Amino acid sequence: MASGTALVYDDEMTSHKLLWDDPICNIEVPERLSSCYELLKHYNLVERCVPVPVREGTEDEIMLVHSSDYLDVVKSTKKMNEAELQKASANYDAVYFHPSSYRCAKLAVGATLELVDTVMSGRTRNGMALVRPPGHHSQRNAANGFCLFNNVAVAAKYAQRKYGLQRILIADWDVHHGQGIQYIFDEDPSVLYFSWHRFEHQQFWPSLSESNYDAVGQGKGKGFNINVPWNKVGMGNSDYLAVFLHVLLPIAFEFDPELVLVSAGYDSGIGDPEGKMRATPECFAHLTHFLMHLAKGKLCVVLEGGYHLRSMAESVCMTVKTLLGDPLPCLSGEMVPCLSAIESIHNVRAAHKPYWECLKYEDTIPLQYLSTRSYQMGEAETMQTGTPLVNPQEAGKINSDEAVKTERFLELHMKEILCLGPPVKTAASLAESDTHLLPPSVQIVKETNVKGLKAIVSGFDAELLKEENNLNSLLQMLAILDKIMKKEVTNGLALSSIASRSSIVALRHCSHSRLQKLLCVFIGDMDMKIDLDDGNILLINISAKQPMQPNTKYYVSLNWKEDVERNSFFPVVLGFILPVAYSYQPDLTILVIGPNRSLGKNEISLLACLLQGIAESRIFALIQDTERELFQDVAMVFTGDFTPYFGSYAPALKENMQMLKELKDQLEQKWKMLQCSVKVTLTER
Ligand code: X5A
Ligand code: ZN
Repeated sequence: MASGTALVYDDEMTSHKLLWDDPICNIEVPERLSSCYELLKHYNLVERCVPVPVREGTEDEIMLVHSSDYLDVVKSTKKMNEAELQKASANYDAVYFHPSSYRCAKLAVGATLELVDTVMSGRTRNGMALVRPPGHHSQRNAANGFCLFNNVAVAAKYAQRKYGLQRILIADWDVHHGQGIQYIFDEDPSVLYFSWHRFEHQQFWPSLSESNYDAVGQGKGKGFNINVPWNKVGMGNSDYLAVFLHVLLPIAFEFDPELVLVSAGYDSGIGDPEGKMRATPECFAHLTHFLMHLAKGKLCVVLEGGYHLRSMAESVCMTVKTLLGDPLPCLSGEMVPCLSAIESIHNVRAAHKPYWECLKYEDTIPLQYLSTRSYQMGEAETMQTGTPLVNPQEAGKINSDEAVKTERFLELHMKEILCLGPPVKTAASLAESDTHLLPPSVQIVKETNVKGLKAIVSGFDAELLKEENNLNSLLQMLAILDKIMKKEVTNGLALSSIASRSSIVALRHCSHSRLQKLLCVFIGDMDMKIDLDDGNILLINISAKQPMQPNTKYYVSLNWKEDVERNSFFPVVLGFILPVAYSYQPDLTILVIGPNRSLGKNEISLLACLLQGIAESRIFALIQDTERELFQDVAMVFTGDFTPYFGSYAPALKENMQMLKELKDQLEQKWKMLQCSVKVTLTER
C-alpha cells in the first residue's frame, strides 16, 4: 500500500505578476505561493513530505483541454511589452498576463501532472501541488478569472489517457464556480465535478445561470455535475460540513472514483476578501480527511484561489497535515448549518434525485417558492443599499481592517487548535499469541495497574472478573483508555471475550475522568441498559434486534436489519451517524463491535475511518474476540498504514431506509447537523 505525501512546489511560479494597476486582479499576488510554502516550513511539514520537482506541461498535454489557437495566444504573450500585455489581458474577464505567465502556466500544468503521476504510480499515497496561475476558470478557448490553463481539467484528461481511469472525482472547494471545469466535462459521465460557490442568486461573479443547482450536466453527463450555490455570504464550518455529508460524499461514494482531484481554493476560508465566508483553517482538515477515504486514498490537492495570505497559508498547512495522517483538530463553532445553506442543500439533492440511488428515497421537490421569494428579497436588498457610498480608498481601508482582524483571530485560534500528535499513534491489547495480527507500529499494552478500578467495577459482574483472563483484558483496556486521555497515544483497540460488558466498564471509567463528552457507537446486540440522561454519554446502537429502550437525545437505537448486499450503510454513516457525532462534539469516541453485528466489514471499516474526524481523532475500538479479521482491519485503519476500499454502494433494504428517515425526522431538531431539507408547510407557502 502506497504511503507518504507529495509536495510539488517551485518558486519560479512566483514570477508571474501584475505589472499595472488593476483593482480586480491585484489580489492574485506571488506572495500567495511563497507564504504558503513559508508556513509549511515553519510547521516542519515540508520535511515530512516527499518533494516532487515541477516540469513544464507539454503542448500536447495542454491541448488535452485547450485549443491550439488559444495555446498560441498564451504563448505569444511571452514576447510582449507592457502595453501589448495589457491589451491581450483585456480580451478576457479578470485576467492579466506577464512575460513569464506562459512559462508559469506551463509549470502549473506540469506540477499538477507530476502530482498525478506520483500518486497513480504509488510512489506516494496522496499529495498537494502549490501552483500559480490557478486553473479552474479557464476554458478551451479562453483565460478567465486569473486562470490561464485549466490545471485540474488537464490532469483529469491526462489521468484518463495514461492510466485508463474510468471514474475521476473533481471536488472544487474554491469559493468561485469553476465554470471552466464544468464546461469541459459537462457531457462526460466519467468525471464527476462538484463545486460550491458564492452565488447570491446570480449576483456574484461570474454571474452565470449555469452555476445554479439545476445545472446537473448534459446528455450522457446528466447527474455528473453538482453545483451548490451559496446564496448568502458568511457560510462557515457547519455549512461546509453539511454539504459534504449530505451532498458530495453520499454521491461520491456511490460514484466510486478511482482518483480524486481537488480544486483547492482557499478563498472559501475566513478573512478572504473575495469569498466573505467564515470557514476556519481546521475545516479544510476535515474536508481533506473525508476525501482521503475515496479511491483508496488516491488524492491530489491542487491550489486554486485564496487571497487572505495568512488564512490561506494556515488552511494549506491544515490540508497537508491531514494528508500526512496527523490527528484532526476539532471543528470549532456551534454545529448548526444556516437556513440558506439547508435550502441550497435541499435543492441540490432534489435536482440530483433522479440520478443517484442514495437520494432515491428523498421526497424532495426543489423549493421553487421559497427560492423565488428570497431571490426577490435579495434583489430588493441590493437595490436599497445599492452601490456602496464609500470611495475606493475608504473601501480599501475597510478591507484591510477586516484582514488585520482575521490575522489576529488566526494568531490565537491556531494556538488553540494546533495539537501535536503523540509520537505513538496506536496502542492495543491482545493475547501474546495474537500479536502477529498487528502492524509493527502499534504499541502493545500489558500494564494492569489501573487506579480506581475497584470503584469502577464494584458490585459489577463480580463473577466475570473472577476469571483472570477477563480481569487482565479489562485492566489493559483501561490502561489504553488512560493513554488516550493523557494524549500518549491517539487511538487504541482491544479484543475482548465480553465486549458488551467491557464497554460499560470503559464508559464508566471515562466518564469518571475529566473528559466531558463521550460518544459510543455500539454495533451489535447490547445486553444491558444504561442510564444516559446527563448528556455526558451519547450512545448510538446499531442492531438488528428491536431496541430495549425508547430513543432519546442521548440514546439512539438504529434498528438496522442485516442486508445481504452488505454495502448499503454508507448513507447512514454519512447522513446520520456523522451528523449526530459532529453535532455532539465529543471528547472521545468508543466504537464497540459486539455480538451479532448486522453490518458488513466494509461498513464497519468506513465507520472506523470517518469517526477519526471527531474528538481530535481520539478513538478506542473494543472488539469481540471472535472478530479477529475486523480487529486487524481496524488496527490498520487506526495506524493510518492503510486506506481500505469500501466497495461501492448498494441500495439499502426499504425497511432500513424507512427506519432511517423516521429517525432523522425524530432527531433533526436535537442534532442540527442532520438537517438537509426544508420542510415546506402550508402556512409557509
Ligand atoms: C481562481 C480564482 C477568482 C477570480 C475573481 C474575479 N479566481 N473577480 O479564485
Ligand atoms: Zn476562487
